[in-house]
Amino acid sequence: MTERCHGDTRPPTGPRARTAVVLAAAALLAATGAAFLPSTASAGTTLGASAAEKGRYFGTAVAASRLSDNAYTTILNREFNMVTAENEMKMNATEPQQGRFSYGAAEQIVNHARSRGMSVRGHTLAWHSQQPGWMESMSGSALRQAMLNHVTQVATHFRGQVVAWDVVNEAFADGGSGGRRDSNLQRTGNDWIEAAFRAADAADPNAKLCYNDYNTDNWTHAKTQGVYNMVRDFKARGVPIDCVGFQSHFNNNSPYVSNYRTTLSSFAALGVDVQITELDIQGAPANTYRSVVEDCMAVPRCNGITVWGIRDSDSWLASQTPLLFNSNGSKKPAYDAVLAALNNGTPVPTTAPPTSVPPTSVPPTSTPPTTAPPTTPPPGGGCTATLQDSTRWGDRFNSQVTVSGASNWSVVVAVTPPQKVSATWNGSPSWDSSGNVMTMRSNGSGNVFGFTTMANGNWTRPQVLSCTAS
Ligand code: 9MR
Repeated sequence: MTERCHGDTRPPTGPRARTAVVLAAAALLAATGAAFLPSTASAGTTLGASAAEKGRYFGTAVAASRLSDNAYTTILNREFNMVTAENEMKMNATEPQQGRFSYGAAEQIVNHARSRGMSVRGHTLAWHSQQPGWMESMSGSALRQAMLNHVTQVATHFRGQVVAWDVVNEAFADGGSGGRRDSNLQRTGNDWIEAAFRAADAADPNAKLCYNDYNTDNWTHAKTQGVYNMVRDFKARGVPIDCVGFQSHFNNNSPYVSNYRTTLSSFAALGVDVQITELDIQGAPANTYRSVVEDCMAVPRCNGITVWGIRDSDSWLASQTPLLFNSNGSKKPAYDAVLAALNNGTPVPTTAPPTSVPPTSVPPTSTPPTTAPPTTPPPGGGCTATLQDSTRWGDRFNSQVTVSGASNWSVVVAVTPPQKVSATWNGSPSWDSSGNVMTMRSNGSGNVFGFTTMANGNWTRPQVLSCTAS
């Protein structure tokens, strides 16, 4: 088994420490004590690489049934560093019969992602839709108990493997009421949402816990305000919520509006991260995609963006051709606009150094140590790999490796435990059984690859062990 085990090492249990949560994701950052970096243009050549260079992620929904499609996985593995199971973690998939849990398809996706350096968003623990039949016909306290048990079991099963959960999905009503949607779950009592969050928090204290919904993009809409008021109330009462997901399915009836940035920043100001979780745009206009990305990049707590599928033919709305790749896998103009907006965007802020740093480690700084001398390994097999530090945050740092002397290369890099590599770009990674030694192979994205290391208290620079031309 070459599957890497990052994220399995859990910090000591204790009270949920919201600003010190260590996550195996490039982007999930609690932005406290922020020191802002200047806006710097970068030259990432893939969506995931560009986002990671800015401290964020770029993800996609994945269907387990498509993982055998080579054209699909080629794009997936090259472009994305976050994955959401499109249907495989929903209640009907994971608990088809009461008390009998089924994780096969979900694990296929999780394993595919994590063995390639991508992180996973969990979707979703509690929802009025896609319930298993046995749950649809339940009500009252029996349903409340069954829902809480489901949340506990599923979040526990994936503990350490899912960086963020959509704990509750789509619980607010459409239209002008700004209130809750009627459902069997809602009829168990208005506190069902916070009960679900508390159960998820107990099961996985380190995952970010999100509320996720659609048609909450327009700041003036009653539904947006309803969710905003709930999140404000949760924060005021200490209900464990970390993030809000904006599905952002934009179409002619529910178009992108320029106050979207106000929506994202207003929620962030409540003290939660914001994530764009299911982005697709009817017709995929490049300008609208660009605006969405620019809006996220303008909000320090906007951690990342997930598109709801890879090619138009993979979309739940295929006829709207709403995605970044056309059905034969070519990049659409919207892709170029998104990549440029990521490269031109503002990095997430670095965090202030932790107040107590173990004596053996180098304390983090709030500016990237760009002047640090590069480490050059002994030459081997006809190529040279040079590692350079790039951006450093309070909990993690990026490194960039430049290879010369070969186009088909294989570079071995070691991190120092308890460090873990949480994201990579511009290469195909595999890990040894310890999870500390990564072999990165060229994947046609050029001769510069990068990766994010979760420091876990140790700031030692990763070491290049060898470079081999093949
Ligand atoms: O993309 C999903 C599609 O394959 C399913 O048939 C559908 C069933 O409800 O759910 C789709 O995903 C939804 C997501 O889970 C929640 N937000 C709306 C998405 C599109 O309907």
